[in-house]
Amino acid sequence: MDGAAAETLFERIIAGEIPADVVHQDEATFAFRDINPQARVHVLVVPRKRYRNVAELAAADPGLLADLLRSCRTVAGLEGIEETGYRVVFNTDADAGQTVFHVHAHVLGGEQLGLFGS
Ligand code: IU
Repeated sequence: MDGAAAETLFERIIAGEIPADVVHQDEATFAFRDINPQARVHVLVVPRKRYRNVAELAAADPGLLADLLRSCRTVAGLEGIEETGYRVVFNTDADAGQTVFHVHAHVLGGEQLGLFGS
């Protein structure tokens, strides 16, 4: 965990200090709707424990990364998009446009998604 970095907004959401539309939570992970949805379904899935990005999470705690991906699937099931398909995105640092430095998976679906890239 990047203990030296300042708390991010997501810790405050997980703690219930900032309201969010919570879709799913379990011991290790927390999922809530993105405030600025880029698809009909757009849910952010985060580990309760903070790592800066998915690379740091994978290196430090691969089991927790697996928990996170399982939660993405759970969210897809809850949102009714497991059969139609969905995309899981981890923006990682500057060029990808990562703005919140608490690793989060974007789960996107509910419609035909466009190609991604620049
Ligand atoms: P990114 O991968 O770091 O770019 O994604 C951060 C996301 O967090 C982005 O899609 C925002 O819309 C979203 N978000 C949010 O859901 N609630 C907030 O209060 C804030 C950002 I600030």
